[in-house]
Amino acid sequence: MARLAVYPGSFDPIHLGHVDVIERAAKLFDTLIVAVFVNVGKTPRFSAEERMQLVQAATQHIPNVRVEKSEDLLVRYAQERQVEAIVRGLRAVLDFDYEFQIALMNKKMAPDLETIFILTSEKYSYLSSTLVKELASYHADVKGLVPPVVALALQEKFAGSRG
Ligand code: COD
Repeated sequence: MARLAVYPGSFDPIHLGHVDVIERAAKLFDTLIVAVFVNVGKTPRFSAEERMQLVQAATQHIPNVRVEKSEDLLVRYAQERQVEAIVRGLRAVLDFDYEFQIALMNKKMAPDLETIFILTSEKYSYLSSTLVKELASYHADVKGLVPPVVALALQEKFAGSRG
């Protein structure tokens, strides 16, 4: 059976730390679905459609990646697609508490579904969507932090703001 995993996230917007995790996870599975989900704790700057399009553009060089969006519960979504594993990225100790909590909750709801963690590459360990948006809101250069298509989208999004 083909091995299928999902890398879920807000991706608001996708940055090079995410892309690095996607490239590495895609090598471990036949197909990796990168799925834009709703995080109730966050108010996204980009719409779900915009986020999905940016993820699509940023991952088009990886043939076994499929991009989707969903407003469902992650475990239900994963079970419907017979996904074997949830992929998450880990930056630092700070991420661990949150990731540990959602991994255990997901495991409780779907015991057969594994969560696997991919450690950030050192060069991206400081990178977050929040910081990227903050820099872009000051019209600072985000080259080297996000794919070029995302840099352009950020520039357009924050065109009328301070900076
Ligand atoms: N290097 C490596 N990994 C990174 C980096 C980096 N520089 N930056 C971020 N990551 C990782 C994050 O740790 C995360 O694993 C992933 O990339 C995506 O990050 P975000 O911030 O885009 O996504 P989140 O954390 O907001 O995603 C949370 C979900 C949307 C997946 C979650 O809220 C969810 O499952 N929602 C669906 C509803 C649901 O099922 N809720 C119940 C959860 S128990």
